Amino acid sequence: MRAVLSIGTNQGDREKLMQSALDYFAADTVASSQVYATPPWGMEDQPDFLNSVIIIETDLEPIELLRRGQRLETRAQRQRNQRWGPRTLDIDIVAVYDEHGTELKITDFNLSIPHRWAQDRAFVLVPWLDADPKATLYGRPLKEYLDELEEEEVAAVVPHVKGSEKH
Ligand code: PH2
Ligand code: MG
Ligand code: MG
Repeated sequence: MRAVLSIGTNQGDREKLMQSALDYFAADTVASSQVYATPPWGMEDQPDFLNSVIIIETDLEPIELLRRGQRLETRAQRQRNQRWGPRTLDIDIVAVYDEHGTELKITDFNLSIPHRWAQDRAFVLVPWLDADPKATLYGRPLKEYLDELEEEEVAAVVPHVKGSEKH
């Protein structure tokens, strides 16, 4: 199975947390985006995020992949208290494809794929397109979803300059 993962962080040592997640999946990663600095989406009164998208090849079932991600989030001392609120680490499964490249749909009690908001989020679409310029979602090229978003929202997703963290 091929899986598209969105990684986000806006608390703590964001660069280090981002790198730890990228390292964790490195052996399975077939493509990855740059790391982007992105304004908070959904709940605006919180620090900016670092976001990236990676594409992995894995034999894990989606639910097991979800658990692995959650284990990393727990290790990053993530607190779950606010929808769309600040977090040290967030690993979301955006989409999954079978060995024929067919997009899979999963609607489970605690896992919904494709990710409910993927097509509305520049912080997912921009890195995803970077990692895989040919990517599609619900059979449509990502570019079409990006064209439907506010230009400013898309333009605000910019490559992160490493080492620019202010501490
Ligand atoms: N994640 C959220 C809510 N808002 N905004 C940005 N820019 N990046 C995120 O990863 C993010 C968000 C919920 O998971
Ligand atoms: Mg999320
Ligand atoms: Mg999440």
